[in-house]
Order: sequence, then C-alpha cells, then structure tokens
Amino acid sequence: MALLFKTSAPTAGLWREELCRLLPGLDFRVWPEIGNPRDIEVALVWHPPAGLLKSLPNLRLIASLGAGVDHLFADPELPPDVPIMRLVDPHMVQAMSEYVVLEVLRLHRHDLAYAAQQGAREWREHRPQPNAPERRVGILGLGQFGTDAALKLRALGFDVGGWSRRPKKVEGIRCHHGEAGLETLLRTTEIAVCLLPLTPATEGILGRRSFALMPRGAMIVNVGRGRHLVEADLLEALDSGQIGGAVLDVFHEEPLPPDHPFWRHPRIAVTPHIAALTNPATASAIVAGNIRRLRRGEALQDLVDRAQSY
Ligand code: OXD
Repeated sequence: MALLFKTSAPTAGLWREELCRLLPGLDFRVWPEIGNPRDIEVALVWHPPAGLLKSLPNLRLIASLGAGVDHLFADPELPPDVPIMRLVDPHMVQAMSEYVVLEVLRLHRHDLAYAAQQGAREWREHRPQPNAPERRVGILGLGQFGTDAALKLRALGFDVGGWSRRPKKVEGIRCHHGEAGLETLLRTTEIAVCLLPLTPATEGILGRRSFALMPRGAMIVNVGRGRHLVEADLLEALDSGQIGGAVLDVFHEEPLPPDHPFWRHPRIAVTPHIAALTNPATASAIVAGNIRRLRRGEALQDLVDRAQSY
C-alpha cells in the first residue's frame, strides 16, 4: 500500500520513521514525488493543492494532518466518496487547553496592559481585578477541544459557559445551543474563546453583531480559524472600546503579512498558529490505527461528516 504525504511543515522524516515502524512495508511517498498515482491508497495531507486528491484514482482514505478539515473542503475537486479522517489526538487536546488556559488567564489578569506598561516603565494598577469565579468565559464549540478547555477553566474557578450547534451537556458548564443560545451566551461572556470548526455556518461568527451582544470591554481568543473573525470589525470594536483585547493564533492570511495592523496593535496579542501543533510521535499511531482498519476492511474512526463539513 502506498501513502502520499504532503505538508509545508518539515515533518516528512518524522512521519516516515514513525509510520514505517508501525506499518512495516508501507510505501511512504512525499509530494511532489508521487510515482504512479494509481498506487496511492492513503493521502496524509495538509492543504493539498486543488485537484491533487482527485488525481489519485485508487484513493481509499484522506487523512488530515490536523484537527481541522476546512483545508480539504477548500478543494473544489475533493473526491466525493473517499472517507476523510480528522486527527483527534489527546496530545493536541491537551496542548490546546494549555494555550486556552494561558491566554484566558492573560486577558483575565490584564497581562497585555501590564506588558505594554513594562515597555513604558509605567507603574499602574488595573482595577477592578475580579477573581476567577466572577469572570464569565464563553467557549464557542464544545467538541473534544472545547469541552476539555472548558473543564480546565472551570477547574481554575472560572464561570464557564459553552455553545454548540446541537444540544450538549457538560458537567459544571452552562451549555447553550442554536441561534438563540449563541445570543444568550454572548450576552454573558466577558472572554470568548472560539474553538469552532470553520464551516459556512461559522465563518465570520466573531464579527460586529456578536461583539455588540457582548458586555462592553469583552475580550476574545481565536484559536479556530482566521475566517471565524471579521478582522475589520475587530479593529473597529477595539477602537470603540466595545472589545477590550484579543489574542489571535489564526488569521485570514498565514503567515500574517508584515504590514498587517494586528502586529502592532496594543490590545492584540499574536501567535503564529501554534496553539496545538500536530505531534508525529503521538498522531502517527492514530493514523496507523485507521490504516490497519482499512486493510482489514473494518469501520474507520474519527471520520468527518461531509454534510456538516467537519
Ligand atoms: C489543526 C490546526 O487543525 O493546527 O490541527 O489548525
């Protein structure tokens, strides 16, 4: 069986080593050295060029190199009948929660303002400083990532609410769903964390309308996708004071262009899409598990629901 690997990250060597150890005899090919396209049965990819997957006539599994699969749905020629798996790796869930907890704490404790003050050698307290139980955090997206982050914030004492498209129950978390639920959550959210998948229904969800529903001075953390956020609306809401600060890990254009206003904005913190990096050492076992199931004709795990685009 041949597997085609494609990403711009320099991880091909690590993946080859791990997957060939777990699946002896695997024919591991790295794009663009495809060889005979008829040999490829599995594509393990991140942002494949449009049309690449369609050009592999015997493809039986498309595996995303990350948790998100929007990069696959961006291909207008995505083969309609090949199963797609997303990476659901507990290592990434843990990494994402570390990032979310860190950034929520930074916003909660006025850390962006104190960092700016240090640069200006300014000694000034920001008040009020609520304690965690008085701070309402809203998690948009209660999948594996959102639920884990919500529970870890709850364990720190925050008052945590969450929103999902369909009804969900998470112990200790105020759970909301649907359009009306989103409005209710936003009205009570001082720090919103976006952990949603990017779909036509969630694109632009962090925009003027949502910002207006949130209490004045509310803050946001975006670890979903750049296109969840309407960038011009955020700048406007920061200028007006409706939004008090933002931590952004994902952007419309990545890398973020050097002249982008977010780089120098005093109330925006930028990180380069590192919230939860794929770890070949742990993720390879998950991909290998599905390849074994594929070989044995068993049901595959972590499959994407094409109708929902995630
Ligand atoms: C992912 C990502 O989807 O890193 O895994 O964005």
